[in-house]
Amino acid sequence: MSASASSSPSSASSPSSAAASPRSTSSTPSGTSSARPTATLRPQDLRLDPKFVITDVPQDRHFYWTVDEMIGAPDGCESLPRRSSSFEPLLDSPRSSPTVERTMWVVNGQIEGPLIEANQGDTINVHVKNNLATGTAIHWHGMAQNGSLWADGPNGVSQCPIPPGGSFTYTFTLTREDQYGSYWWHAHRGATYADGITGPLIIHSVNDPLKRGEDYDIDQILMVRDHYHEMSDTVVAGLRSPQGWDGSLAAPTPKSGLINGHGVYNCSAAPLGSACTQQAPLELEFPPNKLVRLRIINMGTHALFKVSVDEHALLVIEADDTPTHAAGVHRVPINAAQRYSAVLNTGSDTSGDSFYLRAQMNTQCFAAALGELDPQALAIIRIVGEGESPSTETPSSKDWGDDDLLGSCVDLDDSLLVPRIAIDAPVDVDGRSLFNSSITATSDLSFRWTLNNVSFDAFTYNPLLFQVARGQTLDPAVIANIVVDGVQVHDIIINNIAGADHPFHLHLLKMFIVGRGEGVLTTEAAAGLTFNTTNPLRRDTLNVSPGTHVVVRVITDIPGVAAFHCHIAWHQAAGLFGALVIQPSRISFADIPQEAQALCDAGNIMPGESYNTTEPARLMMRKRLELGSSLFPPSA
Ligand SMILES: [Cu+2]
Repeated sequence: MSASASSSPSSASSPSSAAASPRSTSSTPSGTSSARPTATLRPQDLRLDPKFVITDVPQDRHFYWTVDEMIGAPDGCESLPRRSSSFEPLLDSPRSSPTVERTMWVVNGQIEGPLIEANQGDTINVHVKNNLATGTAIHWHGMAQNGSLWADGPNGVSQCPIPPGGSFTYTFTLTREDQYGSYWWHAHRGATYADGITGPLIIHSVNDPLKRGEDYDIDQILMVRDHYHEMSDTVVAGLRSPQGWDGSLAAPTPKSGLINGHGVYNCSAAPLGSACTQQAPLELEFPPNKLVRLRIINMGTHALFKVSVDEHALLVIEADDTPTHAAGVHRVPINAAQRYSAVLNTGSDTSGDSFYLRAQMNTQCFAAALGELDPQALAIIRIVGEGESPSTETPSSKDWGDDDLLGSCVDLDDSLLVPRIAIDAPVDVDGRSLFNSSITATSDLSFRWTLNNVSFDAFTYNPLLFQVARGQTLDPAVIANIVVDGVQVHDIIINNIAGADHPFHLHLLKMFIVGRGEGVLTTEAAAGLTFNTTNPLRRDTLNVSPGTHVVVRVITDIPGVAAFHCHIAWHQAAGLFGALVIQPSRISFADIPQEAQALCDAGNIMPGESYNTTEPARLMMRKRLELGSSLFPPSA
């Protein structure tokens, strides 16, 4: 028996709390005559409602979304459109105009899209209408998709894009027994989530050891994101060309950092002709004497943020969706796509106090020039007692003195993050495989990231899942792939041989992190090593630094084609993408609904997206990759 809940555009949820709001009203663009609608913030949705009923009675939940092109100025900088939004072929000169374009692609008109909140066991139905002039696809980061492989979302892996003007419904049931915690959703075509198609996804459970009233009193979503002023398709086209983007072959440096969709761009650096409003920082209001759970989600495409609150240590209690024993830190380093819950204690604060929350990018993780970036995004936290009004003064709080804002882009130390629900990884493994990450150059000296010496170019109209359903074997010269038949305990050794730090994400399965080390590890050498199987951290996104390796142990108990890729979207879009094929003999078209198959019938509406899909071009690419690996210096 299941009840039904829905949130449709016409019955948008009521602002139950206006506790987080930008003081400045300048997010409405000025200085432009564009008739296109403007994307807005809905910060009131980001404090979770304590009245949400946490239950093990499953419900069907329906969400009605439209994806639209709008203008937006989340960091205050907004300017005149430079080019149409339809997909255009490679540009001659990727940076051809002095003005900064900021068209946004957003869901339901929101900068940082609608919250999905549900209980473990519920069935989520997201009805998506695509109003863009290009295709889109949406991924639900961290979902097991048990029985709904076609709904995972990555374009070229589990589906064809939702065409312009088309509609598609994603349906998936949250059946995994530990499928609860902090997640997010985002577009999964190219790097287009950089353009705004992102939002939080929070799942509760009666079995969650983290409980309101015990571990925390207030549940606040805190999204951090690096923000760019150009459309991602334009950046990717540049990065894939010999000219690179903005004079560099390396992943670009963002223009600003956003906290809950709001940022502060230094207008004195804005290009001529652009409209720029110097914004004030976001403000968050909390009562004294409370434990505030900050669900930090990095929805960015590149930066490692270090999140801190002046003069308040934070207690980390969740890593991705794994509840952990509390670990006290001054700063929470969070790589792209990762999540942490960090508890802020306002027990020593009194009404009227104010201090800064800082989300500071580690600039040493950027290989391209910093430009006008201010790496520090700020929000003001104001302590407000019941019936009182917030102070208006500028905080005088001081940043932690720790000299740890730079340095490597590594994750928060795994050994600090001990899962509350202790699960030992199986000691014996059935098999071991490699993903070797590196870089190469093509013969025209454009630049690609590789896994197992292959750079993946999305097959927009021939998803990997469909190939497997057809009984085909994925071509290892086209996509690096590991095939595991049956339910196995399998180790994946991720060697980062050369290049940059990569926050790798595995779809569908959680990974036990059983080993990290220096240098390259072979499967033979791994067979002779002992790994940490005693309640190791389980997560879905982890960083691997160049010159090091990580060993993750997975249990392949759900059939699927699980994408494995770097979550720096610029690296992913330049080829750093592989797949774990699980129990292929159990995957057939009977598992893929007609509606999902029909998305592939429309023909290729985005010729610029399906690079090298013809056989001769593929062979040429393979040849180039064989030639190329030593042509490019490991500087990106
Ligand atoms: Cu990467």
